[in-house]
Amino acid sequence: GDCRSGLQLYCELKRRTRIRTVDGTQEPFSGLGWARLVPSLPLQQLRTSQYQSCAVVTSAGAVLNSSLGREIDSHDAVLRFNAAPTKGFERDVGTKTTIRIINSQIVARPKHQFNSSSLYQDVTLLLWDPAPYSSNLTEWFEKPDFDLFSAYVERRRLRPEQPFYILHPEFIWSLWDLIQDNTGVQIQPNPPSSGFTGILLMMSLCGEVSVYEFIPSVRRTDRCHYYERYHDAACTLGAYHPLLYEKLLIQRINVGPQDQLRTKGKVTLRGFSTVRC
Ligand code: NCC
Repeated sequence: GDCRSGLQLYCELKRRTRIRTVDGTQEPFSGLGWARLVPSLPLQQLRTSQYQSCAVVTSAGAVLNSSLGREIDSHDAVLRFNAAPTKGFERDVGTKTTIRIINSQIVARPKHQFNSSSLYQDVTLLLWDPAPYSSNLTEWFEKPDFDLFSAYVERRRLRPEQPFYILHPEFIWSLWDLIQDNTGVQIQPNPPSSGFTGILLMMSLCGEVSVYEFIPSVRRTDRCHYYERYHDAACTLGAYHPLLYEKLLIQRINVGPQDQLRTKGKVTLRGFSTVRC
């Protein structure tokens, strides 16, 4: 059903959001020595250095002309996605990037220049790839959507000091289950967008989370990204990802005022550490 109250929904999201990364303890990664390849500090332990306020900045075209840059930068940590730049867009998106979630296209496609672009340096990187639902890790390793594994190994060698994690497919799919279980209709069996994953991640790591232009403001537009002149309404409403249902779910747990949603595309969410169930 989809009629749970706000607090019940928060409690369910808190209970079921278990951040998990590929840590080298399972095959085939254990046999390949990945326990020593991955960062020694687990991602979940970022929680112990908890951020009070966090901002999630989607890549939506509606961010353009928002003048939200200063407000975004005032948060303790800022999450951005894929190839979304700050350079040239500082007034609207700010300058600070703490964590960047990237999908496997970013590391596999030459056009993104993963190892030379400054977008992917000096930040915590979280990488994911759409593994089939309930496939095992060996199947995924042999046939990822885009080859993320060789790029990951190479980057760990090149920049061992950079916190760089691969999100575990079970974590990704547990978020899909969460969306499906709180949606009245059948949703497509494709993984959640980077945006939804990022929002739940920050609710786990932060005291409070401001999300910008996930739910579109009055600036809503068919323009896909603020940094590209490309128009496609599916970017905002979803085609491959269950994006519309992700957005309806996030809207239900907004604790911020309606006018901020309208004018800023801003949703305010409680961090899980503040939710008593
Ligand atoms: O477009 P993308 O996402 O990089 O956007 C990041 C997140 O912002 C939210 N968003 C974006 C645009 C928009 N108009 N409205 C939004 O709400 C979404 O939550 C989105 O997740 C992805 O999720 O990883 C995605 O990545 C792109 C693409 O691979 C990367 O940008 C790299 O070039 C996907 N597009 C394609 O594969 C063509 C997109 O489907 C999802």
